[in-house]
Amino acid sequence: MRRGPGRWPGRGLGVGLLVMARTLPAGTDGWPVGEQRLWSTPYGGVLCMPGGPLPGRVGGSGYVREVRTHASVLHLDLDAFFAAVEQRDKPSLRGRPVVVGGVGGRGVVATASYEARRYGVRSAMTTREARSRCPHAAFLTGRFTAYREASVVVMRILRAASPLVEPLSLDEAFLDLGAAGLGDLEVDTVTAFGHELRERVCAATGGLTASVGIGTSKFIAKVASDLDKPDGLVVVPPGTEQQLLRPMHVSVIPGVGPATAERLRRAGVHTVADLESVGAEELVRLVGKAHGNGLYRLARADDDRAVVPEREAKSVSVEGTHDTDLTDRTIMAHLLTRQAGEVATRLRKHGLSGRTISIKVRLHDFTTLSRSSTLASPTDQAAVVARTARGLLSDLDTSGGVRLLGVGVSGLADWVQEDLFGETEELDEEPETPLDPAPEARRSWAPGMDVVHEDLGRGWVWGSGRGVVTVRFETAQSASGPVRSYAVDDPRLTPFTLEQT
Ligand code: DCP
Ligand code: MG
Repeated sequence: MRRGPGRWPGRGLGVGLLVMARTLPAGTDGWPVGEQRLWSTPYGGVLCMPGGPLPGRVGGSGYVREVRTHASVLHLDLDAFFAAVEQRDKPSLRGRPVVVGGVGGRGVVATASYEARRYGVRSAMTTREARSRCPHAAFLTGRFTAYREASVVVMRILRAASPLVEPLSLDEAFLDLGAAGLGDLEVDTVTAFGHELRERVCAATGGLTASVGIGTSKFIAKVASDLDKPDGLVVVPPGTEQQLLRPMHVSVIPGVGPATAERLRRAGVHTVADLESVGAEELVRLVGKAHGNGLYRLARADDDRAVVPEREAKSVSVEGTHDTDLTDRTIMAHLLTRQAGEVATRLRKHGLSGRTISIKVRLHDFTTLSRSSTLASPTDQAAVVARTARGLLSDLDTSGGVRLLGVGVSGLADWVQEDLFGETEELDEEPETPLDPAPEARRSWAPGMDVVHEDLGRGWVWGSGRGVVTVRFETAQSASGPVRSYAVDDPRLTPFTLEQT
């Protein structure tokens, strides 16, 4: 669930209900609806489905018995995550507009610092558009190792606070405060806990800020964490949920994407209050049965979903990012084969098999493509996964270079379809095509990447072109540093990877 432009018509109206850490900031940060989130997770590559089951499908382990009477669900979401990591590690960019994403001609914005959002730069916008809105911003390509590392630190802090932590993405998680060992779950107690948790995250990550929402359900906690972004804390006291939701646009409800919102709009339903006045049967008629029941409940803040720490994997995936763009198809095929092997091993370890094989490819310009193919029956065989994955890759144009490749299997069944005659044949593992021991990596100096210079030490690429690369010499611990330019093939300058520390 993301905000879209103008999705908070009631912003401010609910203030009287809320325990605010500080006053609401002016203005609205709109988010495109239904944008693609990163596939990567810091949890060993097992991709968990976001969101969890929606209310309406009563029963099963994903629910608490009834809507909670205390504000015991906490949602934490880091602010402008990728951009904040960049500002942390690049002192000269602190307080300045920063845009992270594809910097090439067809690049897309992954995120923008709040300074850049003031100029209307948004996630999923084309970089071209972002440049025209905020030409003086620093445009950087991503450093996924740094983001993943920060995510691991944050999740560790959260898990130390409560055994019930449900990560939703690299920068976002739910916590069940009922398991956090607090004296009680009164508003003052959970508010104090929220403050402390934010401070702990900030201290452990070298200054990253998180916004926290606390309420009686996942839905309310998530809405609340967005209300006072960035660097905010909002607690919604039990019993005030509906007053908070009523003035908001229906798209605040998880599962209400542009298509459902449009259907509701045509029926004259704009706000949650409008939705609340629609009867259950009418809603089912408008948006379908499965969806209608869930909507009916959420419009009343009726959400009893449990915080589920080890979420049932709906797919198993492995992916890897590459510092230099891959262009060689043989190497890509080799990597997919290897990843397919890892996916199959994991599937077998958990006694799973799946019918849908997918690949994920992030191009040099940050656009991310996924392709999938569904088999007649589930498999856990490396050879089958690999062959399908390579076939999917062959249909894509990767000539511009690839920076991330991944393989996943979904549509999981918790058994492998037995051969009718009991002869489950072990297919031979695919022979691995040997990887060129020293593939001549294209020496590319992407803006934002870490480098080290023989004399001046560590810095980052500010820009490059016409045979020259410009570097700013600074690190998270230093003051804003000097800028120097070098020939792109200057042997004193090399990319810096964390292994060098
Ligand atoms: N992301 C991405 N592509 C998108 C949206 C997000 O690559 N279309 C990445 C970049 C973000 C990170 O995921 O930094 C976290 O996503 P959020 O939606 O939480 O956005 P931010 O943390 O950047 O900003 P906010 O302060 O609104 O949470
Ligand atoms: Mg965030």
